[in-house]
Amino acid sequence: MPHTSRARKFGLAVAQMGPVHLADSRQAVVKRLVEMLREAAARQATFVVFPELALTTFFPRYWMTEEEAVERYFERAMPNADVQPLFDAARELGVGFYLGYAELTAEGRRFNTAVLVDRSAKVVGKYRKVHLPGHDDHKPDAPFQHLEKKFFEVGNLGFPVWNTQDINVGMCICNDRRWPETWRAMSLQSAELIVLGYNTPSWNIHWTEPVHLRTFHHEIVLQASAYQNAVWIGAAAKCGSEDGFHMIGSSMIVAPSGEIVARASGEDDEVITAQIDLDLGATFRQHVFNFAKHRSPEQYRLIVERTGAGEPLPLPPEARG
Ligand code: CDT
Repeated sequence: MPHTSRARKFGLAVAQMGPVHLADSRQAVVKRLVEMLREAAARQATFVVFPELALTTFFPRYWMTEEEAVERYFERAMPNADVQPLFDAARELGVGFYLGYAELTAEGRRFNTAVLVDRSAKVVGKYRKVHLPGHDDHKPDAPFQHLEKKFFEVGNLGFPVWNTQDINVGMCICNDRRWPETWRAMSLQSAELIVLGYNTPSWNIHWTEPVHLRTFHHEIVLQASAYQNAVWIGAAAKCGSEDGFHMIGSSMIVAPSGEIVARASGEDDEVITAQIDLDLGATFRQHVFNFAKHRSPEQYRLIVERTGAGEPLPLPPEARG
């Protein structure tokens, strides 16, 4: 792309996953992840983005007790014996990665989590999902459940940014991408690349939302957020029909210009790659999105002072007609 004269290139891969069925073992899933990591490395990528809750089916769609969910779907350590082959391959190939999984802490707390792993296979960062969608009650009339509010606590680590592999990387997870605060919190820490995994059901159980809007909203938030925050985005779906429950694909890499530079074409395991130019983000941050020069946080105080929408504030005298 002819946006910049300099180029600081970074080999980014997004590894989309097709369905993980209830009957699929962790070992079988990890084998698929390792295959995609190898393909990414062969295509000169040095970092791979895997999906949210990548190791299992998207289990919040099923009603069960917390104890049953923990027993079957949560990881007590990362890495652990099942996932170790992925870490071994990463070290062998010198490829870092983002991996989403259900985290059970030593204290018994449950989070929807992603780890950031460097080229030596060391876990260098952890993010816990903040914007949990869905509900915590049983909805017997719904075609499936979305029980993230039952199975997970709201993430308590904020939106950190890590310097790893010589770039500033931030993480978020699925529904976080719909919220502008997610991106701004990281772009204010000079994030250059923000990565995420997602499981987005094609049907909305709360109202009859046209199915095409699911992909449209996914695209629009990634493209607008990349542009408004001058960041690269790598977004990896788990998609297709998991035991009859369909989720959208459209994994993609989006440039700070808002342009989609790579996009998955199917709904199965698929690696997409791009040699991303990190200086493209720097160009946007020096000009239209020079935050230090153009932002006025004192005018946006409501953003951190209010959670839900409330009454309009009293008008300043000069703002009255
Ligand atoms: N996994 C996840 O966060 N999915 C949500 C579904 C929203 S509808 C309850 C998403 O934002 O894609």
